[in-house]
Amino acid sequence: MLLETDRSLPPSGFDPAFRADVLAGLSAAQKAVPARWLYDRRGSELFEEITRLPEYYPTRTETALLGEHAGAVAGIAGQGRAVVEFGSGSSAKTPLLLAAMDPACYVPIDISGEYLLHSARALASRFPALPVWPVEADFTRPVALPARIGEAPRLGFFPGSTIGNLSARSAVDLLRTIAATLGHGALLLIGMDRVKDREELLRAYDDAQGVTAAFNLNLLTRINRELGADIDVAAFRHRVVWNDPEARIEMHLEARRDMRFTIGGRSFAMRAGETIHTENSHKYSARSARLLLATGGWSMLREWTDPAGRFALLLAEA
Ligand code: AVJ
Repeated sequence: MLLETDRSLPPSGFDPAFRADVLAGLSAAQKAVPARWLYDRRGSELFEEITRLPEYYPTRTETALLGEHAGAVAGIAGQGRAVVEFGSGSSAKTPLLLAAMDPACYVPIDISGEYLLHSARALASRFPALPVWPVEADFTRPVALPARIGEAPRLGFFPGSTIGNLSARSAVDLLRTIAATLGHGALLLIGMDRVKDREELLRAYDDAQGVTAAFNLNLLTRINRELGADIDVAAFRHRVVWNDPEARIEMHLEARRDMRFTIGGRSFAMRAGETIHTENSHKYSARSARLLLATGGWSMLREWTDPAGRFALLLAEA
């Protein structure tokens, strides 16, 4: 009796939202799984590895831009701001900003409480005099910031070109939500990846060492493990596409042969060449970045780019 009950339980690590997204996404005409599910423990490790690849320029370019221009950001923002980061700030970027800003407090917002506390502790020990007040929340909805921030004006920080994962419509919604979260007089410092040579973009998402391929394919391993599926991972390959009309890199998992598999008892079939769309990474021109910000309720104050114009840091005001 007990054993039977146990067997009907979902495998460990099971997340009902993951299951719902995968089942719905694989039932659509163009199969797709939202990119956020790429980041289980292994996926996050592989992404860290991606950021160090020679072909993957965004992380090191943005970090260098912050190193160079955090002082200018501080000059415009003034002292005593509450720095509110969208995402938990595990990277090298946050300390560069905080060191230049002399902020009133630092408020990282992230949906994953565990990760958030870990990186908040690391930052607090690096900046012993800085109040660090993490908030566990989904920042795609307006977040009530801790009352103890008081009247300190806010500077939002949204690095990593994370906004690029979103469609234009969702990106605009998020920018408006961020404006609502930060309130009157807020500034926003945001990183956006630039439209550039197609080959350079393709290389950044299909590296010679195959780390990005492993990152993408890991989604199938996660589906097998967490959702009780029997997908033959070796029957898929990593495929990267530059979608020019949408100005975005797309990651797909392409079936190498006709196949069937089951996920938690439900059957799926794929044809050779058919793909599961796993990520969009939108790229912006100077114009489209400004337009996106404006539509999202922000007017651009300054923009910094590297000499090759690969990546942009934008400072905007609500
Ligand atoms: C974390 C969304 C910014 O789009 O460049 C890197 C994720 N995917 N390589 C990006 C990613 C494949 C990355 N972002």
